[in-house]
Amino acid sequence: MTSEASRCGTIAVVGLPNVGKSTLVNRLVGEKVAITGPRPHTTRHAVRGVLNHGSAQLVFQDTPGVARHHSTPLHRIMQGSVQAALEDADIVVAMFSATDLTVEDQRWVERMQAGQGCIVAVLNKVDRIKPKTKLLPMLQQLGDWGDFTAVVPCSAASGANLDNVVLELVKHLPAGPWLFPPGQVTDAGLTFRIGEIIREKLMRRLHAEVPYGLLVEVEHLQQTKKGWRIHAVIWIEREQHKPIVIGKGGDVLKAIGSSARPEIRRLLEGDVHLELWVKVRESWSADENALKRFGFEVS
Ligand SMILES: Nc1nc2c(ncn2[C@@H]2O[C@H](COP(=O)(O)OP(=O)(O)OP(=O)(O)O)[C@@H](O)[C@H]2O)c(=O)[nH]1
Ligand SMILES: [Mg+2]
Repeated sequence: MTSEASRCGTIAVVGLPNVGKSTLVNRLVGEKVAITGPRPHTTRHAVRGVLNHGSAQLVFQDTPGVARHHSTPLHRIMQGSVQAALEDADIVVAMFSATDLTVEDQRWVERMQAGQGCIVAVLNKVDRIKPKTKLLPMLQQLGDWGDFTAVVPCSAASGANLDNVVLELVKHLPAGPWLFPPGQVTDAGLTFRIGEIIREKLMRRLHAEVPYGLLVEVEHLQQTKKGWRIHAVIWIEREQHKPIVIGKGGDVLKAIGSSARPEIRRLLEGDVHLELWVKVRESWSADENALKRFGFEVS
């Protein structure tokens, strides 16, 4: 790919929690690079996913949902990564959910758009809206709220109208050489991706009992003749959460392992032996030393 012919740019995907940012990035990239979930604040790190489209390379940066409160150091770090993604971006995808378009979105758009160049508004979850005529006032409302280059409705879950999202983004992509070789879908490492798959299963299973404060650290990943051996620690913030995460006779941990293993097997393309341990680090999300140790960028 010569730099004369090619185009490449970074696209920050930003919005309130739960609007479908990670689902969109996965769908566009064609592989699960970011975990998703029905609860807000699933994403904690800005994860990159790459889509090559003809001579264009679109580097999507999934981001944590814009928080209502910055209550803990972890939340502050998450919001810092949204800001950093906005500053790095050639294009911003401002994402909204058609099921839940509120004044909170409006306030956030007003704050976010100052100083940004090209912003494409994407109205997601249109599969949930019937009849489709209800979409028109929402699209108009978005147009009134922000100075957007375009406003595009879509469904990240079903894939509806995503080709138009891509076309709109490609139009505004700067000329330049590709950042990633063809075939590479993300810059996230294997241990991070495995940890995230396990965290997704934990969050989906335990969101009511242990809503926050779950963290997965892959301590050991080794390829042997029999397949991959993985040793991962599930960190929790309170001793009393331990029996909930482990379950009776370890049944919760076993279920987490069983649901994570097929995805990890696909990622590693081999058999997987997964060992999970639960450990307590009191209030780790409020402890800057713990956050540094767990790989968060504490400024
Ligand atoms: N019906 C419908 N559901 C969707 C669509 N896109 C995402 N979802 C669902 O919405 C929920 C949130 O999706 P995520 O992709 O995790 O949302 P997010 O914006 O990344 O959330 P945070 O990381 O918490 O900020 C999940 O249950 C998804 O399955 C869509 O187009 N239609
Ligand atoms: Mg997300």
